[in-house]
Amino acid sequence: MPSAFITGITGQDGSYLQELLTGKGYEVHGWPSAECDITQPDVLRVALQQSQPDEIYHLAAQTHVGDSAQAEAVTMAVNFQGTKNLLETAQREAPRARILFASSSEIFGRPDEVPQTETTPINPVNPYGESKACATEAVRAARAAGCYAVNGILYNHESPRRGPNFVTQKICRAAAAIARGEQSELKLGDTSAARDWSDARDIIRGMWLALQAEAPGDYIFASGQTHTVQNVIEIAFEAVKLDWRKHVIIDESLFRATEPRQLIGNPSKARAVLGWEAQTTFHELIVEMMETAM
Ligand code: GDR
Repeated sequence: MPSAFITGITGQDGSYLQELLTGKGYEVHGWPSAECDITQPDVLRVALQQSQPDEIYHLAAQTHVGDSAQAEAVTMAVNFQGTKNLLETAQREAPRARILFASSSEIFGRPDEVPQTETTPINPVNPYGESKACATEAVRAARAAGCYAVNGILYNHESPRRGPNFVTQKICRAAAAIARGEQSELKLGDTSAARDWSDARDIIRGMWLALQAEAPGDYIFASGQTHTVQNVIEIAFEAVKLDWRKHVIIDESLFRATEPRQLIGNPSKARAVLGWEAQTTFHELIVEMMETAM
């Protein structure tokens, strides 16, 4: 029976990944998102010694881009030092384990190339992007040193399990609450912001496929299309037959100091090498999130 170790197992991605791997017959070990302190080498050493995983999925992180401006030191400690700690400990305690790191489109920030590929230069524009950029380079260095280490360069991915602070879930939960008469307004930041959104379940299937390839490499997992926050609002309010104009309020305090630009991923390599294909469209995803929110 293959075994896997997942950091951040109780998060959106970790929970779906646990289900996927269990269904494939894996023995799954994991650290809950709130409890795992990836910056503590001793705790990690014991966890890896006990689980002796064939595959490690490193998902635990400070994942809020907006919050990273106020929490720069914590973001860097968890996302970068934590990843280095995991790489070093895994190389010692579980040297045959294949490692997937959940990297992010935010490493590209304001990229020279649109859409981005695995070789697009890194150019982050906020502390979150910087922390993921440093960690991505650490994963590449571990691979150059002989470790089976992979960056899954993940663009935005959502699901009914998405945390309430991310914009898709914030909109869906608010539209549902307004439809039930529990609230009347929804405050948002920049609704013209565009992202390349996918279904989280498609993305985690990609993570698994990435560790089954013969040789390690980096992979972009993205839809290759962008939509705006405004598009999310329209689909969500349409699902409950409400006029969004009567409820959505723009709150300038929710704007971010630096927004990345034109983050669109080219998933051609994942398609060609791994046979990865997304199964859910953006519209289907938001409608499903609305159904769950209702
Ligand atoms: P993001 O996701 O920062 O792209 O990071 P988020 O859903 O937080 O923001 C998407 C866009 O929506 C705009 N926006 C708002 N965002 C939030 N959270 N709340 C608001 O009220 C609001 N109004 C407008 C934002 O400015 C932004 O442009 C996600 C995370 O999952 C990261 O961990 C991951 O690495 C990247 O996706 C890829």
